[in-house]
Amino acid sequence: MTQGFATRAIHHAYNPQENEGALTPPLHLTSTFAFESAEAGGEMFAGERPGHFYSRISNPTCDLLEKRIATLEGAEAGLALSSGMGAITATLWTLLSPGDEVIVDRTLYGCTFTFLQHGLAKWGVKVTHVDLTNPDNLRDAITGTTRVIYFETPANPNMRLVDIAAISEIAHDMGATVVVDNTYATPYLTRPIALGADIVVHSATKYLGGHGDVVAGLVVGSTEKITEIRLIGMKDLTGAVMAPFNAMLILRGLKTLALRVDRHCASAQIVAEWLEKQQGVGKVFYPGLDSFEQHDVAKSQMDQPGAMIAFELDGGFEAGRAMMNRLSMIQRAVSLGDAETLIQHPASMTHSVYTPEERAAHDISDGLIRLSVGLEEVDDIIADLQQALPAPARMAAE
Ligand code: 4LM
Repeated sequence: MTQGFATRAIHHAYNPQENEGALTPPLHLTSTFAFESAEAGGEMFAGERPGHFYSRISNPTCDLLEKRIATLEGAEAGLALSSGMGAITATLWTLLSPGDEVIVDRTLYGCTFTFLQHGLAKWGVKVTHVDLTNPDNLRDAITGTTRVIYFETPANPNMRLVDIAAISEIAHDMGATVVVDNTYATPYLTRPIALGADIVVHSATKYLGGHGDVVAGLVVGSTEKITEIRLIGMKDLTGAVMAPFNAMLILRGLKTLALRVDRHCASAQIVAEWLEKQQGVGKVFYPGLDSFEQHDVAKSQMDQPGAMIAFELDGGFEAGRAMMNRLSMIQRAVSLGDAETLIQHPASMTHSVYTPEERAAHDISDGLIRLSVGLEEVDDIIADLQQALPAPARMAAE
């Protein structure tokens, strides 16, 4: 019988008895590995003998993390990289060549957008933005030169969802590879590989690490694809390798992922429902709300609605900025998925690399505020929001 998610997050691929009884996996703080003979070294370099030989290619602590994320995502293999952007760039550099087309959803994390728009496009890759919330749009846009379909679901920052199964079916009919950024949902809530995706990328900086103390990235997929990304995208093109100490922090974070995400989601549902009822709050975007346009997609591919909320105040960004400045416990910070509740303004922060025209064209409104609901008592989160939200009298003055 396959063990459950939380059990695999704690035990998978590690036996203390093979490691001097150490309950916690050892940290292999080494850059290089000694060969038992010159011949053995040559064979490892030729790919004819297994084993580690240099930590820009593989390291035992990173290897354990790679096995853990692979089992949690239901993939054959995993790869640990220095950051989410390291994971994304190493993957896309490996999969794409000049003349190829990549189709991406309209809404992407700011640096992913600039990597594509100002990076890959400069090197002769055609980058086409399509509204993938309607799979028919992909059917119309996809061509024989489309190699990759790339999207986030839920998308950062406006919470749009993409139907992974429907998109994968259309992409595969045309021989394209589907890459999903699963940072917001985590494998605890959504497993894109089981829904048909080929590759999953993560900013492990977020929920997987979970404690705001490390920047890290992960990729999972077939052994063949992950080997290519390791040996081309990571080893040669980016060098974006994860430090073994950071792998240890992510391994520690994974042990409590299920517990933390349960609590994050329970609190986010309460906060979203509360926010929606407040005077002065316009739209609230949260997949667990009945008012959420894509409630059905959320139900079909997310075990729970996650803990990211986007909302707009009636007074637009000025009202939002004033509200953010009145908060006392909730921290004004980018990033997400930490124990602390974090709030930020995408148009001036995480998505400020889009031009105002690009933001307008890509459904990122300037008034949008993003909340990452943390692990504090939910009553304290609501109390801080309540004292900071524009009171009717304050609304008239602002
Ligand atoms: C943020 N996000 O939104 P690294 N994919 C998604 C992300 O949200 C991020 C990355 C990749 C934020 C960072 C400041 C969906 C990052 C990139 O930051 O390179 O680990 O991940 O607040």
